[in-house]
Parts: sequence; structure tokens; C-alpha cells
Amino acid sequence: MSSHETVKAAVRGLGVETASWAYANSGTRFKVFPQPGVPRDPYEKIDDAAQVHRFTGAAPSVALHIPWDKVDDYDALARHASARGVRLGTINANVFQDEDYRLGSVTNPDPAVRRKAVDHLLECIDIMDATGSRDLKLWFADGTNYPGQDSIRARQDRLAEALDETYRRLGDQQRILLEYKLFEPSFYTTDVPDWGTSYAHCLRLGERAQVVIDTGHHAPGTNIEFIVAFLLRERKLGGFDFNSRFYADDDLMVGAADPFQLFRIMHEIVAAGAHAPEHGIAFMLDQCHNIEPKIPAVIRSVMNVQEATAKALLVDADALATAQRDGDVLGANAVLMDAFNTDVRPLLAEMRQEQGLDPDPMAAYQRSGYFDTIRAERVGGVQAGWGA
Ligand code: AFD
Ligand code: MN
Repeated sequence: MSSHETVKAAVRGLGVETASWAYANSGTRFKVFPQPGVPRDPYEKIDDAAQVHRFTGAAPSVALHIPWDKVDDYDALARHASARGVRLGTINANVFQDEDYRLGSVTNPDPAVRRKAVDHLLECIDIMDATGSRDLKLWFADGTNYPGQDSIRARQDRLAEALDETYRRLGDQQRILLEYKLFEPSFYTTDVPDWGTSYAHCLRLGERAQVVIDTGHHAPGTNIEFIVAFLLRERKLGGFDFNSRFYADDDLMVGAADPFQLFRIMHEIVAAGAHAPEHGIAFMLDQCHNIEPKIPAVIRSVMNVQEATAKALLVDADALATAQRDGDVLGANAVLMDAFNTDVRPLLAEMRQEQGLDPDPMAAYQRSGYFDTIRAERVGGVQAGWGA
């Protein structure tokens, strides 16, 4: 099979999970600008997510966020998704928006608040049992704002206790993905601030606890692909929350700020063979589309992941290994840059046509008239947001 055929086959196998909340209203702490046609409930979010998969062929699952996406009947929601060609994916817990969580959730000094938070995590696993989801994504906003506010070590003890109880509840095929974030909304300490903290807790818990890398959750200049390579080698990389940033946790379209960084990340993934579905890496988007139309922004994001992956698959691994072995610094760098500088859009357009898709998903979506339909139909009701 030609290298191009190999690349197309591998990219076709890559599934990007979109986030239900990406289709809802979102914004910053200064303002949420509502947009016309925004879903009013999880069913309409699924409808929008299904459009991304319809035009890209690469977004088969949709992550849910509880309680934002809470429904009475998850079987009905799963059937609704299936009827539109997608399936329910990762369950995201939310222990960062209840009034009781002002001083933290699972690490709160008040044991009653910690109990409430862990009960929510256990409820999310009950929902996973209903939806058939593999992954429970845990992001804790927990932390402190001032030195002396609380014991840094005691908070780690509380975190470990909560994670232990949650981990013990998991089914045999279920995983915890523990997400870290440098800061925000806590500004002095965050209880899971970096990959090392997540890694240490996951290591202690067991093999079904894995680290999830949100690409917007690092200090500026962090070498994310090093973290990817290290965790892959440790078999502790559960997945990604893809987005991009210029300064902080901007949650912009993945690949929009730094396509070279996304390529370097996918190069580490491809070099380890971790792009293959059987490797179990969750390639998720975690973005907010505050000012841009939401569905096309998610389509663009999926296309950006496909382009970075295709470029990574074009790296001449043999030439790279030879140059590295020979200490040929410029030669090795040139091998990587040759792949990055390859315009893979024609190859991906060909792949889409072979899949029976329009070669240009963005243009196809714009022509579909879907936005005009939802804009006209979704009048009234309460637009979905992020509950802030
Ligand atoms: C926020 C957090 C984190 C989390 C996401 C979904 O910063 O990235 O994964 O919400 O809960 O963006
Ligand atoms: Mn995230």
C-alpha cells in the first residue's frame, strides 16, 4: 500500500470526540454572547454534533457533561444519538458550579461537602453504566487563593481518598481520566495542577486511572509533546482535551494557535502507534466557541486534527531513525519539517471522496442550510449554556 494509502487508512481510523458543551452558549467571565440556533437540550446538542460527523466522517462520539446534559432516560438519548449516526462518549463530572464548592469539592475542608462531591462522581458512573461510556473525566477546580488558606498536603490526602472511592466503583471496562490544570479558577494552588500530580495519583490508583492532557492547561512554553511521550511510555496517557491557546486556558479551536505544536504532539502519538483505535487514547475536543459559529468551528477543529495526524503519518520514520542514530541534527530535523510542511489537504480531500463525503466539509456544511433550519426552528425555550 502506498504511503498515501496508508495515511488515508490511518486517518480514517481516527475518531475525534466532540463536546456537547461546544454547541451551547459560552463566554468568558465578562460576557456570554448568546447565538441564534443554539440547542436547548442534550437532544439538540446531539443533533448538532451529528452534523459534524455527517460532514467530516471523523466525529462519531459526543462527550456529555453532568448535570448540564442530565436526562431522565439515557437509553432514549443513546437511541437518539444512534439514529443520527453518533454515540454517547465520555462522561464529564461537574463539581465546580455548586454553591457548596466555594472552598473546593473533593478536597473541601468540610467532610459533608466532600461526601456530596464524591456522591456526584459515583452518580456519573451510574450514568456511564446506562450510556455504556468507557471514560469518566474528572477535572477539579479545587484549590486555594491565598497562602495559609488550607493545608496543601491535607488537600492531597482528601483528593486521594475521593479518588480511591471513585476508582473502586468503576466497572471492569471503565476508566478514570484525571485532568490537570495549572490555575483557574483557583489562583494560588490548584490541587491537580500539572501532569506529575495527575500521574502520581493515577499510578497509585491502578491501570484504569489515566492522565488526560488538556492542551490549554500548561504554563506558556511548556513542551507538551514531552509529556505525551513520557506518559505513552508509562502507559498512563488516557487521552486529550484538544483546544488551543495564545495565553491561558483560552479553549480556542485546536490547531488554530499553533498547528506546529499539534503536529509535534501527533508525531509522538503516531511514533508510538497510539493513533490506532485499539490503543485506547481518547482524542477529545474541549473548546468553547464564544464568538464564532459553533458547528463550523467544531468541523474546522476536527479537520485540524486530521491534518496534523496526516502530516505526522508522513514522517519518514526510517530516515528519521537513521539521522537520529547518526547524530545528524539537521538531517533529523529536516525529516520532521518535510512532513510538517507537506500540504495534506489534497490527500484528505481524496480520502473524504473515497468515504463518500464532500472533500470540503466546511463548504458542504455551509451549503447544507442546517444552520438556517435550526435558527428558524429553535425559537423559544432556554438556550443551553454552561451554567455559570
Ligand atoms: C473546563 C475546565 C476543564 C474541563 C472542562 C470540562 O477547564 O478543561 O475539562 O471544563 O469540564 O474547561
Ligand atoms: Mn478540559
